[in-house]
Amino acid sequence: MKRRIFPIAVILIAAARFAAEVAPPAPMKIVPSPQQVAWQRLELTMFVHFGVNTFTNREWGEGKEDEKIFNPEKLDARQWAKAAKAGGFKQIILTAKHHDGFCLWPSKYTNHSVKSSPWKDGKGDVVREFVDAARAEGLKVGLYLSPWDRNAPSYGDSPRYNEYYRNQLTELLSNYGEITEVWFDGACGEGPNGKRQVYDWPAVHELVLKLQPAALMFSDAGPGVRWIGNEKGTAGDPCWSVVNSKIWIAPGKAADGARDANKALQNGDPAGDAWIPGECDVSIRPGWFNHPAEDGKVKTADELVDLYFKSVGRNALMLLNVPPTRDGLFHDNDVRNMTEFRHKLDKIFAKNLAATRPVTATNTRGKSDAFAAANVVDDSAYTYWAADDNVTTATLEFDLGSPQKFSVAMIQEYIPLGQRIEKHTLQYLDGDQWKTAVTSSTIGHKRLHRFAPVTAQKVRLVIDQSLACPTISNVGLYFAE
Ligand code: FUL
Repeated sequence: MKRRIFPIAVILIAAARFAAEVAPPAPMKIVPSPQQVAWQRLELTMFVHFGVNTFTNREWGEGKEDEKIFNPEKLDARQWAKAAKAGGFKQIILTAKHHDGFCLWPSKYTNHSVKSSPWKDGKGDVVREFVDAARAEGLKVGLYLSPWDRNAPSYGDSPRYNEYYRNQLTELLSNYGEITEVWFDGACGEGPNGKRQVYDWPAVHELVLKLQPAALMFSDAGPGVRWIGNEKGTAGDPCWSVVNSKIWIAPGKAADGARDANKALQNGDPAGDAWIPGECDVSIRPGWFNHPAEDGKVKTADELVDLYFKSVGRNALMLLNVPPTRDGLFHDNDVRNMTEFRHKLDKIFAKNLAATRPVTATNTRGKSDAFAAANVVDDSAYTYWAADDNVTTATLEFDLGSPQKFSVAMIQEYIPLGQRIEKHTLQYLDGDQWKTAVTSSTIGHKRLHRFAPVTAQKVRLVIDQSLACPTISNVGLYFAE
C-alpha cells in the first residue's frame, strides 16, 4: 500500500505547483535585445584615441600629415589591455581612423596608413595588435571609424566616398574577429565652403549587420546604443533607455526643427519608440589625444568615481578615454589614477549590508516565491522581485539585523522586461520615524545614490511611480568614507 501512496502524493504536489506557477510580468512594449542587455552589463568601456594627432599634438588632424611622423617605437597594446582589465573595464574601443583619415591598419584602399610609416618598417598593424591584446585579457573589442575623412580624395563625392568607407568597414569587420561595438562619431568641421558628403547610413547599417550581426552600433541616432548628448561623461536624470529615435536622423544630424536634441539624448523618453541605451564618453585628460602638456591634468580617482556614479549610476555606460603617448604606451599618471579609481570602487562596494538580509514587500506577484522580495538581495542578475499587474506603487522593506551605517545605495531593475520605474525614494527608520535619504527618478539597469551617512536597521525602497508593475533585480547598501 505504502508504495502506491508515494507516487500519487508526488504527482499531486507537482500538479499543485504547476497550477500555482505565476507568469512573469508582460514585457514593456519596448525592450532591449539580448545584446543590449549584455552591453549594459559591461558598465565600463575604455576608449583609446591614437593616431597622427598623437604626434602632431593636435585634436583634429588636417589629413595632410606625413605618414612618416607615425612611429610609436615602444607601442605595447598589451600594456593598454592589462591596464583596462585591472581597471575593471570590460570592453575597449580604438580609433582605427580619426578625422585625419590616417588608418591604424594597412588598408588596401589608401596609402595614408601605418604601411607608409616607419613604424615596424611599414609592416605593422595597430588594429591587429590591439584586438589580440584585448582578447588575451578577456576584453570585448570595439572600433571607431570616423565618417568624416579629411584625407580621402573622394570625400565629398558622395557615392565614391561611401564606397571607400564601406570598403574600410569591411576590412575592419572581416579581418579582426568579433567586434562588439562599432563607433560612428557625429563630428564634421567642414565650413560652409567645405566638402559636402552625403552618407549612406542605411547601407552602412546593413553592412555591419551582415558582417558582425551581434555588434552594436553607436551614434547620436543609434541604432544600437546612443551618445549621451555631452562629452562630460554624465547621463541625465532621469535617464530612460527608451528614446524618441526620430529626433536624430544620422550621426551629428538632428532632425530639422528638433528642439533640445542633446537633452533628448541625456534623458531619453519613456514614450519613445526605440530602446537605445546611453553611453557616456569622456576623456581622462582634457583632450581626446595625448598631449604632454596635459600630463598634470589627468582626472583624479575621485573625479573618476564621481563620473562613475553619474554614468553607470544613472543607467548608462561609462566610456573612458585613455590616450597613449607618442611612445605608444599609456602614461604612468593615467594608469595610476585609473588603478586608484578601481581601488576606490572596490572599497565602496566591498560589503553589501543588505545581502541575504530579510526583505518584505507590500505586494508580491501572485504571492509567488519566483518573484519574492528575497530575490533582490541574492546578488543575481537573473532573479527579481515583481508586483502584480495592477500595482504601480510598492515598498520593499529591509531588515539589516542591527543598526548599520551606510551612505551608498545601488538599485537595479530587471531590464530584460523593459524599464518601468519613474520615481523612487529611499527611507530609513530613525526611532519610530521613517526619514528620507534620497528621492529620485528612474532606475534602469543600475541606479547609484550617495548621501550623508545614516545609521539604521530598517530601510525601505519605495517605488512611488511606475509605468507598469515594477521589477527590482538587486538592491545594495554600502558604507563609504
Ligand atoms: C568626436 C570627435 O570629433 C572627437 O575628436 C573625439 O573623437 C570624440 C570622441 O568624438 O566626434
